[in-house]
Amino acid sequence: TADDDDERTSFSKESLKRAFFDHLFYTVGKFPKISGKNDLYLALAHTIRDRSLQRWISSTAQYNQTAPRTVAYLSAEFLMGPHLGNHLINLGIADSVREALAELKLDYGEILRQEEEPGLGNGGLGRLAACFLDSLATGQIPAFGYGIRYEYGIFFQTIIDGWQVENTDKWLRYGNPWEIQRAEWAVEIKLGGHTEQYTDDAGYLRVRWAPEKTVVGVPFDSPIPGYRVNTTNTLRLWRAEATESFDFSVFNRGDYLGAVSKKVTSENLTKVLYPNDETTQGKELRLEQQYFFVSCSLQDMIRIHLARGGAIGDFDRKFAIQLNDTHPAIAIAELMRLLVDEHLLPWDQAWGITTRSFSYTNHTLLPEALERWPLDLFQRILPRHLELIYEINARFLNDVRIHFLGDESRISRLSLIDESGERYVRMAHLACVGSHAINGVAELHSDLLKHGLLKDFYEMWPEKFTNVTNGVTPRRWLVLSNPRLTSLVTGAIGDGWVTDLPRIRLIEDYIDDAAFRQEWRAVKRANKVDLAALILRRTGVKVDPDSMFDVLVKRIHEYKRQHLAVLHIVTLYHRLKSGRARDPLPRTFIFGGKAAPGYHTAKLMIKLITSVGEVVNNDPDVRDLLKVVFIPNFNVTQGQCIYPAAELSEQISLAGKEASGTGNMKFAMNGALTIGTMDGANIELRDQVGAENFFLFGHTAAEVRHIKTAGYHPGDYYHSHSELRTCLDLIQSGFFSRGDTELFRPLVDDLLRHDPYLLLADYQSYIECQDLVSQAYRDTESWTRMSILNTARSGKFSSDRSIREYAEQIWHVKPVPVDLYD
Ligand code: DL6
Repeated sequence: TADDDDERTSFSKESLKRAFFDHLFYTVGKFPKISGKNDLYLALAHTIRDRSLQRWISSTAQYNQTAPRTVAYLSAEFLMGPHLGNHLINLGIADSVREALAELKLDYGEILRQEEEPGLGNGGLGRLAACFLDSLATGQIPAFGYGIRYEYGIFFQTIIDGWQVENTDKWLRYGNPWEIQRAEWAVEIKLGGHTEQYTDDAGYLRVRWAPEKTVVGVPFDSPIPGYRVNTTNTLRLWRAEATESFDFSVFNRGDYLGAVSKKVTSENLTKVLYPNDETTQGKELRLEQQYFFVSCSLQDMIRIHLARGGAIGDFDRKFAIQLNDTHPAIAIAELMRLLVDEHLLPWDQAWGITTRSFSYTNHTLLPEALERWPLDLFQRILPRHLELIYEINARFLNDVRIHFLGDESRISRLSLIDESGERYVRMAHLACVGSHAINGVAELHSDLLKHGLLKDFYEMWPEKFTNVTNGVTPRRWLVLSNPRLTSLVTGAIGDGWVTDLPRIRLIEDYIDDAAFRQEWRAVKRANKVDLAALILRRTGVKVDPDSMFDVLVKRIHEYKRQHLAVLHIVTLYHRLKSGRARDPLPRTFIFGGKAAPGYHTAKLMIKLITSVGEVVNNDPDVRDLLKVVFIPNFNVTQGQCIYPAAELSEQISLAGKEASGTGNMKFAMNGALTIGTMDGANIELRDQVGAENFFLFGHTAAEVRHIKTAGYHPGDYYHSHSELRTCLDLIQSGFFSRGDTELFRPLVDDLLRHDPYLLLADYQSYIECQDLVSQAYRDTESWTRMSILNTARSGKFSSDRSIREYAEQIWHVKPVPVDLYD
């Protein structure tokens, strides 16, 4: 019965209630009368964490006993989103907790909303890592996520006078119930200094590193529960601390503040996440961050491997290490250092272990995102690693010479060191050379890597290259975010789809069922009402849930072309004002996303969206036919409310620029139709849902290349297309900027003169396609069918499928079911 249930592990309602009060009193230190919302959240979080802990400890114990091959996912970013809701779903106790709280007259939704989301990522790359952790645990694959415990995550965005303003993200201010500090596994990290040669006892010449400073890495662990399985993996994030709280030699000289400031400097290492998603700044601290978490993680893996009875020479049999882009690529040189300098393995053996351990995922085709470090900076921070990279390079370039005798230009193109001007270490080259597998994140992207960015490597090692199309977890992005759709779908076809998303196709059988379609619309309508309430709270703008919700949420970037969507809005607005809009369709345009703080054009794009919004939303002639809102601080939590309410998903990047996109998948799963280009995973999405259920526009990647080679003249489009000309002239005239003709001049001039992302070339096709969207939306029944088909055919885009592909083709790891340990 409930009464003899274990208070820390039982899922019964009575036990949950008792545990909740127990934690409120003994963990949070409050009693109900004086508890605030955050106290209630903390008490609930601890209650639920207890239930995950039993599974977590059991998983670790089982892994320690059986030493299975384990995935180590190395990523500078993990954009996890709130933990509590995810634990409730994956443990299968969301309903009992909701009921238990209701019986206590407490509001479940409100308590869940108290969690400060850990924003330890910029966007797609970090969120992908989080989806992958969920799928790894659900697939019962032994895995660690290894990363950085930033004290400040991605900045908190507010919009003031239409501009983005950044504020620090103090996500830890009320504590974090989801982490456990593991001081006993702290490791020491060296930085700077120089190297020395010495002869060891056996007479071998060796190298040791005499660092300028050392810092300590302390792990903080969070449980990652699988869905309805015992497997609970670990996300291990490292915080930097000073080696000693005080530098005693300085302290003894009486310089108390000097001693403390050294401590502060060490701790700066993990202070803040760099807020750039597709550019690199070449900052020393960033290289230190990368090296810091990578060295901590590799030392940790070696410790675990040896503790499980492994021999150092077997390391690669027990760990498959995935590099999430090049941010952790220094791991290749670091593992070589650990194996050769510290574990004294011969070079060739160490290199074999290294290349068999690592695999590398590329996430971007933008040249400005490719990491390279100035040689002098690299030498200053990682002198030993530079020597190792020279050695790796020398051996590698000899291989190149054998393959391509006499081809000197290929050698300089492939070298790990860029010597075309100022000298740099090329991190993508290090990643390619040191990994046995290299993949892109969508079919088109992987092809473009093979035939463009990484062509020389592909010609050298075609067998290393594969594609793994991204995916997203249906647990967070359907079950947790969209409970209404979840219960409609589950009511119709059962819940097998939650861990086997292709099964969701069974709802296609209901497409001719008018009652089902009616319910489908009711779900969307209710989700739109929820989003309208959020929009009102966050922006003060009242939007009509009966208008079409047309959504573009993602990082703000020129290549993603949010300003192309603005050109569409201005076109519609001008048609309305000039009386040329026949029977216009009411639309609400919903934008969200952060601009990198130093990226002025992106910030100006936000200002353009908000400025157009201000005019359009307040123009009585528009009669609520158009609304434009920018929801500040787009993050995982907001995404959970936005995707389920969307009807049209805008995926309008220039073809050949978006590696994959994962928002596109979340929208489609939630029944939105896509208007998109042939870019990234849009292509595969269209293949899956059917061309007739997808609104395609724009030039293809091949056409874009052709236009650019032939010489692109955006002015020609301006002169030949009158609606486009009117749009640009209207923006330039100061109409949306209170008469200021200078504000948007940089944007407009750039479009007219350079337009590197071909907005003008794609404008006409985009507008015509949008007109088709409006027509299609008017046929409610047919739109509903298309919406159902989008959800039904989104099965491929579960991250469970991506993880299965990595597991089978790249990592060679197998599921290990976990027994509960008492
Ligand atoms: O692979 C995840 C995600 C892709 O879906 C996006 O298309 C891509 O833009 C994004 N890349 C980044 C930038 N990272 N780097 N380097 O977030 O990755």
